[in-house]
Amino acid sequence: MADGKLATRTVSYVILDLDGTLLNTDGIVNEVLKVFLLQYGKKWDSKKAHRIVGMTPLEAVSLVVKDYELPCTIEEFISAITPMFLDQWCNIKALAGATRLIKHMRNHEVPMALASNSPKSNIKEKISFHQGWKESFSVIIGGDEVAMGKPSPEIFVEAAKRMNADPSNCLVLEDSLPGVMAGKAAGMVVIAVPSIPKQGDLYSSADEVINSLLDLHPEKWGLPPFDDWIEDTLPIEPCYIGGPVIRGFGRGLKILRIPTANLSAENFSAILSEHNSGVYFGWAGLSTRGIYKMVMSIGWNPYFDNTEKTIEPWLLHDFDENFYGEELRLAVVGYIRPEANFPSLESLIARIHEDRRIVEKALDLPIYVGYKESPFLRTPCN
Ligand code: RBF
Ligand code: MG
Repeated sequence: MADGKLATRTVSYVILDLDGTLLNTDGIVNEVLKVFLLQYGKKWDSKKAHRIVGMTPLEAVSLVVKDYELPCTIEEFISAITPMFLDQWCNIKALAGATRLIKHMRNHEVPMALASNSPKSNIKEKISFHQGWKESFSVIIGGDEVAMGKPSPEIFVEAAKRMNADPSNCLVLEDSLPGVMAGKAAGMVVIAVPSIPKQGDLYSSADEVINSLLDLHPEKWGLPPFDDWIEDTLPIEPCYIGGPVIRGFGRGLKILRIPTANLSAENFSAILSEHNSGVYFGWAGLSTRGIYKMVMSIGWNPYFDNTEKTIEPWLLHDFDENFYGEELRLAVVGYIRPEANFPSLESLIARIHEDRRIVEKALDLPIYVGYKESPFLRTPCN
């Protein structure tokens, strides 16, 4: 990974991919294909979904027809799922940091283009549900406006042309491998925000690989820096989740002496797919005990290389017993950093304690303290 590499180039234009970069389209794609395949008695395997990430719709459909040996033509497939997708566009959520990024660039008058392999009419429809997006792009270009989609550089070259920009002066943000290849072939600076977990190495041709749009530092590439970080924390749109505390890997207390009150990832798959992995914080409510400061990690714990994405909140209070099964409520209000790997257990532990110090202090700031009173934290379970 080229992470941390010093910027050798500066840019003045930004070109954004849509699906998987700004929008959490994968959830909807999974849902539609699951329903569609059931009609043929087949079961959609969401673990194989990454195979179609970044493809044009035609390529994706061809692959699914072949993979699942469907007794229909590609045309029949497309005409059957098109209306299903149209019904779902309104349900696609913005990915964490997408609206923040768009607003920031717009406020600083950095020209932005949207370049997506999907047809322009779909792009327009999808972004219409997100306030302030459409007006922020000086160019919107769809896969139907070029001869070849990504990984061909054509769509990015054309986007630059329409902005009157030199390709070398453009920064591309992309979640998919075909997209990264297209951007590099176009001669642009490319930052990858992989939507496929734990595959950072695949993206080695990118100039930088980041985990989430929240980790973007535009000043590295000569663009205006974000100014919304407060005392090492980034306020996010609050997110409320809750459920019974489950047993985790059993490492928290024994190995780290950091007992986390884990939540079942299964119940929160929607939340998990909107929130990239990382260290977040907020307030935690335990129905029978009280409200506590909380810092948590979402992700695969790179140090332990887990295969499952987990939610592991650490309640910043000394409890004298554990409370598996109790109803835990969280108001997640801020972000600190991406999950990282560490050279030793000691350095992982030290970093988590540093997170704790940051959070203990930050949660008393006016911007965060009010959420302690969120009624959600005190709602009894049903
Ligand atoms: N695990 C990692 O591998 N890398 C991290 O950067 C990381 N950060 C964490 C930050 C906080 C605040 C907490 C509570 C946990 C973090 N963990 C991280 C997860 C930790 O490894 C996990 O809780 C234990 O493995 C117990 O399952
Ligand atoms: Mg994409």
